[in-house]
Amino acid sequence: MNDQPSTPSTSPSADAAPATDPATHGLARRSFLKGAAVAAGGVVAATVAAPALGASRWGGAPLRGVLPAAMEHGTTTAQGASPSTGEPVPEGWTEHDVAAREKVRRFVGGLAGPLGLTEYLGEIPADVPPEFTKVVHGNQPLEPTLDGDVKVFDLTIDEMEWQIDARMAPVKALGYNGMWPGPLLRVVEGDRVRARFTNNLPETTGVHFHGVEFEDFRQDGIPFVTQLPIKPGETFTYEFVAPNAGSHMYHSHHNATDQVGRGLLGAFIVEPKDEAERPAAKYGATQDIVFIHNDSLGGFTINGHGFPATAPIVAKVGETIYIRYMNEGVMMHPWHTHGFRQRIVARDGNPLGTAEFYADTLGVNPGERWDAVVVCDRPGVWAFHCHILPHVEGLDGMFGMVTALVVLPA
Ligand SMILES: [Cu+2]
Repeated sequence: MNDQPSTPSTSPSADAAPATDPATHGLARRSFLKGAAVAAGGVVAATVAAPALGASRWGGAPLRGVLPAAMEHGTTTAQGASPSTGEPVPEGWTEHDVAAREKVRRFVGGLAGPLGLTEYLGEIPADVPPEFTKVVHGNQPLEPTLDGDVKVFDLTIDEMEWQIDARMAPVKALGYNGMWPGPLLRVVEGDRVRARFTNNLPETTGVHFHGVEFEDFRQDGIPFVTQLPIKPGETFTYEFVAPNAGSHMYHSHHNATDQVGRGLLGAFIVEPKDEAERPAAKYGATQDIVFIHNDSLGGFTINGHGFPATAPIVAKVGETIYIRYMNEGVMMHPWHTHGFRQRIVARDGNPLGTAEFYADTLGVNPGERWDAVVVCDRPGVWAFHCHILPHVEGLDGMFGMVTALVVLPA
């Protein structure tokens, strides 16, 4: 039914936990950055066996009937072992509390000590890796090759097994270059782009660059409107000059409820030609974070994973981060930052200029992209999640569209 008891992990160890420093709430920067770098680099092997949990349990589906009676009815169980962990249920807690704690324990792993969370989570050995280091991460930058001044991107379209969470059975997903989200494609306004997609699926597809104001509508990627569908085994080439800067996307536009829902999506970022207009120069951003969410296969996901396997955003006090929200799902998700306001600076790639505004909860509709700037001026482990509650928290704790903004002492 629920999470299995913690088992010793076979994944690489995190740093040994430094001593907690009360002055900084125990936030030790080095080891957490190391862990986060693993996610950013995406070179994480999914080595942990994934048994038991059925995919249908994931993603806010009704939990009644699949949980033990103690959880369904909120029974206070002062005695006996928790089905979640095999550990005793502390007095005054129910199985819900044990399960909810276990989710957070998995999220932070051996970083509980350095982050100053052992008071709430108990001691966790320093070599227990956080859950996000146990899964493969998509969104890896793909460097183009050059053909004269043309930036050439070669991508494949593949069936793949994808682990939303290391403990869940892999889902039968689709991916560009075998990842979800597909590779991050980044060009500059005015670049000539050639994107070649080889279809390795047993079905046809088409690739739409979403948000791009094409000169030639035949580059728009819509089977039977702008092209014939790309057959199995075929390679199709899109070629265009990137006309408008902004946070754009690419995704299937054929059998799309299924194909995009299963992972055929990625970020296409067109940087402004004027460097002064880019996030680093314009806002002093030291991190540029792509935050694509989806809500079909695999449940409610951020960059292809659900809590506790979502990668945290890690910054240092004084850092300014730039977040590009992209909704590839079928419903709106309101993204809520605890502790920090977001300065909303662009919508669908269009700078808001004098219409910039502040919010701590930002609704992002399907197809929309919103760019936000967050000034991380205080340390802490800050929750960061969609605020539709059935997308984030259930009878067995937090799941789905939840991560954390971890701000480390400078
Ligand atoms: Cu949501």
